[in-house]
Amino acid sequence: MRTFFSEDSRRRQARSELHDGALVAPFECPERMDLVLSALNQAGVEVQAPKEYGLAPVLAVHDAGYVAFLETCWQAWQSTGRQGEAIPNIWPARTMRGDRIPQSVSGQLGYYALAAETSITEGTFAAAMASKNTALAAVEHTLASGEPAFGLCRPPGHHAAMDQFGGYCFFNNAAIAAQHALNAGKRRVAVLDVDFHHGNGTQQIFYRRADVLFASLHGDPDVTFPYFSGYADETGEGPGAGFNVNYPLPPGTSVATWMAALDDALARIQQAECDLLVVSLGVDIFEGDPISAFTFQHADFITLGKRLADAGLPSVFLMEGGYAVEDIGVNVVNVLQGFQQARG
Ligand code: SS9
Ligand code: ZN
Repeated sequence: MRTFFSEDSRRRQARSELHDGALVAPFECPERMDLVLSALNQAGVEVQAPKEYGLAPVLAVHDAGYVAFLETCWQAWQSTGRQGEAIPNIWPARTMRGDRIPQSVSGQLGYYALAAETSITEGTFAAAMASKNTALAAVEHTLASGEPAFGLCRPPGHHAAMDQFGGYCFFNNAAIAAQHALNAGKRRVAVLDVDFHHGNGTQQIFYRRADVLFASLHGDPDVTFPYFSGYADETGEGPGAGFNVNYPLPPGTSVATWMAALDDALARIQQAECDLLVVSLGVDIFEGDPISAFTFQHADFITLGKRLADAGLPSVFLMEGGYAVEDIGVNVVNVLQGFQQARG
């Protein structure tokens, strides 16, 4: 499968993730890319670098003030002599004002963050730019050829909302790619999110729109990150009513139950007459994932790829999560190979 990756994705070299009350080495690390690249290499897949698409496709789905904040945050943070990475510790919580964007970078971090585990560091913006370039190159390949493509995006994107970062995500690569496809003439794009965590950002960006159907299978937010998004009663609003579908599933859900939910999601995608499928491909549904709780084995990823192929749509795969670093490569390649086998 045609595959894209930018070496600039490595420029995010964060040292700190706030996890269980301690600052630990981030789960979302550049080594993840090495393992996927080596599995792709073993499978004989060539990897191409994307071109630079600039900021216009980002600004098509993200707030301009948010993008400017991401671009300048590190400079503003470290120029005042702080030692650690830029991490928010205050939010416009329910009892406070949500209509002010403070001048201070500390206040802005709280305004533009939706979680505290994700630090901003020197190369973070450059890596986020590289990641969306990868997504755009993949979708352009599929638009031009009808053939499937894989964008090995890093950092991931599905938690990034119009004007908020968090959950390791800064730019919403899937949303940027979907919007790019609509601009190029597609009429309705399905974004199917199979990552263990709910794609709250993608949902938020398209919540009031009918031209993108967002469907997500994920750990029940009642007991799992991101906790405040991903419930079954979130079905879209206004013109988007009926175009958002969530499948919250309990920790430990069997692959058979998960696959039944997938079939339902794919039926919804058929009904909505989508003309492109963007898969937010998180492989943190793997049983060995250190921060997730689904039960996929290596071979189940082949089945997943086959089922996705059976949907019969032009398809773009974009990397999201997956933190069992030693297994991430085989799991990703299994999805892509399962898809290719079924397409013939
Ligand atoms: C683990 C809780 C989850 C954020 C997870 C983001 C996943 C992105 N301490 N923290 S795919
Ligand atoms: Zn995830």
